Amino acid sequence: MGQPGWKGVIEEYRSFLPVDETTPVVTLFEGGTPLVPAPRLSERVGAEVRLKVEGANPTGSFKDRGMTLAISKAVEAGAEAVMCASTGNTAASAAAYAARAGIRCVVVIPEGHVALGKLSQALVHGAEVVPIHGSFDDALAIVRDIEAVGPAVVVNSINPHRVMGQMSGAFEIVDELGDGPEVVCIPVGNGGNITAHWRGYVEYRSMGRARTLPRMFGFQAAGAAPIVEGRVIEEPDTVATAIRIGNPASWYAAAAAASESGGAVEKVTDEEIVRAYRLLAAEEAVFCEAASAASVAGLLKTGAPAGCRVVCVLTGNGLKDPTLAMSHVTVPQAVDATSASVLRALGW
Ligand code: AN7
Repeated sequence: MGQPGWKGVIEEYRSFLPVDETTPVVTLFEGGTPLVPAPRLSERVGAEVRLKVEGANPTGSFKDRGMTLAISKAVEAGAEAVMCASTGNTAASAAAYAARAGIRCVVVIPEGHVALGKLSQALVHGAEVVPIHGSFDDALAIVRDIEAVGPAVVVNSINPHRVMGQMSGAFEIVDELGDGPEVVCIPVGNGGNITAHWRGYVEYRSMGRARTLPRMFGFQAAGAAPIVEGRVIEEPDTVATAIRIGNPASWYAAAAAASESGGAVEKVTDEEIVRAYRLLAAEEAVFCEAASAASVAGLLKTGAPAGCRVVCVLTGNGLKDPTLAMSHVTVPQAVDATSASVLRALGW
């Protein structure tokens, strides 16, 4: 996406990524997502808040930033299949980029806990979907297990190329602001993205492209907050199914990113998440996923120093989970097809 002429994450940030002229670039022109000022939210928290709208990526989430590199490197290495466990977005992204590359894609998902939009994407792009009677954590354990015997490259964020590609989210923010923001708020599931963004800021500063580093604040859902509670959550539960994860793959890296930056990983309740989700849609006109709204719920809960520059990373598109959206609104009844009936329905 991005500006006209935007070439996708690998071409735009080639010098920061492990590619050379022989790497086959599999891209859907991901990245270049809008950094939207949030005037009403800024007023509420007394800071200068911007929203990084990752739902504007080709498959509707930030996963595309890492997937372009993971799939390109898999193809370069001669892989004919990729595989992932997923709460939905990784599956949708892997399915799309594998389709583009013309290779097989296997996704293992927790049955009944993947939002409709994400499941439909994986299926329509032609992935082989295996739902399990278990959680995301069970699915990831299975995928790791199969990797040892199977012919497929794993494209979860345990694949280092995923995290490298996702550094581009931070690069874009600095490119646009001219420096790092003071505070970044970001949802945490497996912890890959907070790790990637932090590494992106550190990398950019070491190259002289930024002078300052942000404090990174990660937010987990209260029913799925293993990092905050310091223990594996056996039966994670939250309305934000994208981050319904009890044993994060990048646990230590995520915790280190938060603490090295002078930030923290904290938790927000489902109620706080839904309030932020609705507020973003109604007041800022950005329809994001519930998981994404955890970043804003966290900002509203913990606040930010007066006047500082805050970026909330809105990781996925609200259209991914129409079922959740519809459960929080009143669905109007149909009326007769006359002007009079419509006027009556409106109380005019
Ligand atoms: C919208 O798709 O784990 O902390 O399997 O879809 O890097 O895991 C998704 C995670 C935040 C958390 N927001 O990012 C998957 C998956 C959205 C997400 C996260 C996810 P990480």
